[in-house]
Amino acid sequence: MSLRLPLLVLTGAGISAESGVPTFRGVDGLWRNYRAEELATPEAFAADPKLVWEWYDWRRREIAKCTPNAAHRSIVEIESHVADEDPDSFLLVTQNVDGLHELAGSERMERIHGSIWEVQCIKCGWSGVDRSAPLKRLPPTCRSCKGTLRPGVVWFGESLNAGTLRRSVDAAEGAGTVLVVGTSSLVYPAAALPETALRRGAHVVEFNIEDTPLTPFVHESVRGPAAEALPQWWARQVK
Ligand code: BJW
Ligand code: ZN
Repeated sequence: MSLRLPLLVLTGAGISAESGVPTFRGVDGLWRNYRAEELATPEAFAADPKLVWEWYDWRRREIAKCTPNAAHRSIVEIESHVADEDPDSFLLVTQNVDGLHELAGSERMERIHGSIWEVQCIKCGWSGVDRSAPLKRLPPTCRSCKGTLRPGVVWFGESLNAGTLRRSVDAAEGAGTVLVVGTSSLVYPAAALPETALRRGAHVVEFNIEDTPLTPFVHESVRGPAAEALPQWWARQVK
């Protein structure tokens, strides 16, 4: 294997597309004619929590039917191959909230936009996991204080968890290789991670079905569905 370590893998909605999870900016990304930018904000939730929860409840029901695909499994295989030697030489940073990486068996990972299965009380701060889909009542309420619950995700204009972001930026700064899989490279600060790694001299490989703003800057651009392209690329590295 000639891969330069440490290895950082950054994933976005495209990796789950072949599992049947709708992407945000693809043709199937619209829900009742709303764009993600109109619903994934604290302002939208404050104005109409039921509407925003209806969107999340629909997505939770869709995701509950989905299972990891060959690209998720490939990342687990890459992790065990790389991290067996040195646990600090691998990190998966996912923007996805669907939980499919965890289901596939990924361990060394940061979920920088949270989880669609977590809920947080906006009144008392309680947080927990609720996997019921559909939820019994929209919006759901807190058992202890009856406050409104919100999804445990990061919306536009909100800060990412400081520890999660720090570990992700550290991994980008120290990476020898970065695999960027199925992301539009439009949403920051996630999109800055490969940019940082490029500036520090990392080898960057992008897997996507189409060009993104990152494409002109990467060392390798692998065109095609991630569930085929990633396992094939990995097979060539370990040959
Ligand atoms: C396939 C495929 C297949 C399909 N195989 N590929 C710097 C510059 C400009 C703006 C900003 C900036 N810094 C911060 C901002 C503001 C903002 C931002 O980035 N705006 C941009 C849109 C311009 N960022 C934020 O607000 C962030 N917070 C923050 O920075 O706090 C401090 C701050 C605040 C305000 C101002 C400045 C600083 C928070 C961002 C949170 C994003 N949250 C969401 C929702 C999460 C919860 C939920 O799921 O509902 O995260 S939005 C949505 O976009 C979601 C995704 O994780 C994220 C990225 O989407 P992704 O993964 O790229 O999906 P798609 O659908 O867009 O793309 C899929 C890709 O896959 C495509 O390329 C396809 O071609 C490809 N594909 N099938 C391979 N089979
Ligand atoms: Zn509460």
